[in-house]
Amino acid sequence: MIKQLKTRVLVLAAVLSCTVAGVAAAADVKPRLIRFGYGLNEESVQGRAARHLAQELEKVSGGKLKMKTFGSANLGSDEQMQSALVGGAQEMMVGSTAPLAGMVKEFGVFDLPFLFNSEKEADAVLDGQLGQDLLKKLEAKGLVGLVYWENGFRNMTNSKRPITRAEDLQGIKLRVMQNQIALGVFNTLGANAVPMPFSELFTALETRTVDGQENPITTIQSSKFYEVQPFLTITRHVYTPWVVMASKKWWDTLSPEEQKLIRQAAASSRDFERQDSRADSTKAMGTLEKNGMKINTVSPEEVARMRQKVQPVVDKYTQELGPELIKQLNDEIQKARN
Ligand code: TK8
Repeated sequence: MIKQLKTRVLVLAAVLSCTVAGVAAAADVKPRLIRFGYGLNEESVQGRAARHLAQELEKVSGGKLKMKTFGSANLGSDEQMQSALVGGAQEMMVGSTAPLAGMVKEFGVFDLPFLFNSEKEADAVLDGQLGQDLLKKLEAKGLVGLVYWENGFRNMTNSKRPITRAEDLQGIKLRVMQNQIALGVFNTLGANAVPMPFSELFTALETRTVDGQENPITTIQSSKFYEVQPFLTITRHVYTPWVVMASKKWWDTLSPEEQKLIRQAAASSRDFERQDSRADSTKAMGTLEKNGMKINTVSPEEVARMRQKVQPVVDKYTQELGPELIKQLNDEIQKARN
């Protein structure tokens, strides 16, 4: 009898404390509208992952945290959105690491060519010590780095000729992402590198302001670059991550519970996006071929030559970014490789 009573009291206490915790958590989550910007269009991997993130956030917050997504750089290019986040004029975004190197120079490591051999290695570094340390460095600059999505291994397209060797890049005006390392790499390979925001790229290709560009297969397909670029060369010369970020100014006004829910939804979007990106990459090759692109793959011997050619750039930036950081990076890659 007494035992039964004890159990009942215990059960009642448990039910009560759950309810109290539930009420407290609910009170800690206010109805909010979060603006999330990205550079690619709605049919891209970014578009699908942004919608996944919005749905997930709505689900985990019981409908309180609503996210409105803006694709096609409608809130601005990566650089412009970064500034808007720092200033607190926009809540969240996803963008490439390359333009972040202007704020935290160490993000430039992802512009060093021929670093990763596989997506698995990239995941290990990004989700490991080095990748997470880099995200933390953003806070001092007014950004909260949440998770990495996959942009992916980049390949070259152009309107002039197939690239079979570095020499074929001579005279090609090639749009590159906006940082010194990217500029150095492509100029050293022989191209005339032109830094430009992604949001201006399609028009620049169409009007022949530039002859070529480099991006992952998924982007070449979703941005319809095949309409204006007859040649695709598989080089996988660099792997770019995307970073999902929040404005620190805004983040600091959130309750710990709200921050936790956003982190949770972001983690789910990371897993969704990487899987989707890898599946889409395989499909995209077929679409590009069907749309008449002439596709060639640079031989392993030529990749080795290109690697040698850009070694002075790698050496220069190893010094600038810090030889210890580059050593840590190579050690982490090696560990993932074995
Ligand atoms: C989209 C960019 C794009 C990147 C680039 O805003 O700039 O070429 O690959 O994904 O971040």
